[in-house]
Amino acid sequence: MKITTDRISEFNKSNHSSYKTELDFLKNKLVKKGIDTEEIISKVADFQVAIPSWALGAGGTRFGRFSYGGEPASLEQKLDDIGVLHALTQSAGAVSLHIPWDIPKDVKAIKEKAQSHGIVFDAMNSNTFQDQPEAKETYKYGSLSAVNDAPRDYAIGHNLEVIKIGEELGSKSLTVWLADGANFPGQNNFQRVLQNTENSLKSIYGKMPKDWKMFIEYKPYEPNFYSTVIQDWGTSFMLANACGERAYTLVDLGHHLPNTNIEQIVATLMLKGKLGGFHFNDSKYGDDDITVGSIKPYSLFLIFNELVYGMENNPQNPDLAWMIDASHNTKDPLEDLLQSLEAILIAYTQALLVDQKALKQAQQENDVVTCQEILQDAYRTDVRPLLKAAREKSGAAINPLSAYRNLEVRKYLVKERGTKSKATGL
Ligand code: LRH
Ligand code: MN
Ligand code: MN
Repeated sequence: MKITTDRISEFNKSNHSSYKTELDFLKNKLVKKGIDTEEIISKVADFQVAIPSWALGAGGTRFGRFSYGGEPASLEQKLDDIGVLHALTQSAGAVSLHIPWDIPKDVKAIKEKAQSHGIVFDAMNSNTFQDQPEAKETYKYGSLSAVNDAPRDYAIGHNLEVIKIGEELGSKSLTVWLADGANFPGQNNFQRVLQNTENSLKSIYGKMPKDWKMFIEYKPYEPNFYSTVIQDWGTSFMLANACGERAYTLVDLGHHLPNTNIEQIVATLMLKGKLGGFHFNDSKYGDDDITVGSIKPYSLFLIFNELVYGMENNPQNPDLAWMIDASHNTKDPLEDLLQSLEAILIAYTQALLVDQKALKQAQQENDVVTCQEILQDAYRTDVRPLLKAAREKSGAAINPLSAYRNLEVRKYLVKERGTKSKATGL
């Protein structure tokens, strides 16, 4: 299904003319504070978030999958779904592929399909946490960390294969998330598995094209429940440093123990120029992978506040690879992704409103109350009219979710693809 710009502007005209009054009201308020609203609108319109190829089917608890109907059965159809998201929002112009769940069979056709939707190929994700049917070695006792040479070399080879596929597609980065670890005390020698992981990552890094980046993702537990080799940002940071300049830490919001101060981690990594990638989701308990901003929107804002500060003050840190890493079995995945995109852009816009000069001054004066007021003033601003303006500017739907429903996208997809689930993923 192709959503044309004509259909979107028609829908915009008939449904959303009244938002201009809200926008004027907000602009007047912000202008009085010395904020350049046009600059904010441009920044929001430029912000692009990659959609992972595994988020488009009805997801993702290990206990059950309840098909939504009209799910994509092939990579082509997944790209069509991202095409719908991108047409509606103009902020989902990238896909992050997972190998082997989404191996392109015909690279040329896949590239053309992506191009027809204005989608580029962001970070490639390798998978050494599952044995594939034709696998020659097992990852049961680890992959890049394994104590035996054969599975370790096999896992290195897989990552090199993923890079090769990515090169053909025009991707420029590899994300490594390792499930490696131990379920029981004594199972692993901590030093040995860490050293093996470092050596394996170095050998992948050494063979990566010179214009590629490596992102090292961390997570404290699951599927191993006693220890995980790359358990936290410190371990990831250390490994990235050991690999070299183009290796970075990747922060996934769900990959922290409860109450971890993620915004502080972000600040530290950006100061050191080592934050490379970012996976958005939300969580109540663990790696819950639920809709961005659905549980802790203030935390998301505080994280964005550090991201914006870093983007403005840390030239030593590269541009970030943004991705949504969420998966659901109770919502229409496309609606859910639209909600996540909205939450990301709201938090980003609010963070752009923070009066950094006033905040610095209040911090210098140890005026704790004013510091809090400045942050909360930005957070409590309803910035949605700015998002609408950014979307209208870039030819997207002013209200993507209502356009999605109004255009009956899901109904069309069910008619075209049927009701059976064929999704691959977690
Ligand atoms: C595991 C995980 C990770 C993704 C990968 C595909 O926790 O969700 O966050 O990057 O699987
Ligand atoms: Mn992730
Ligand atoms: Mn995860």
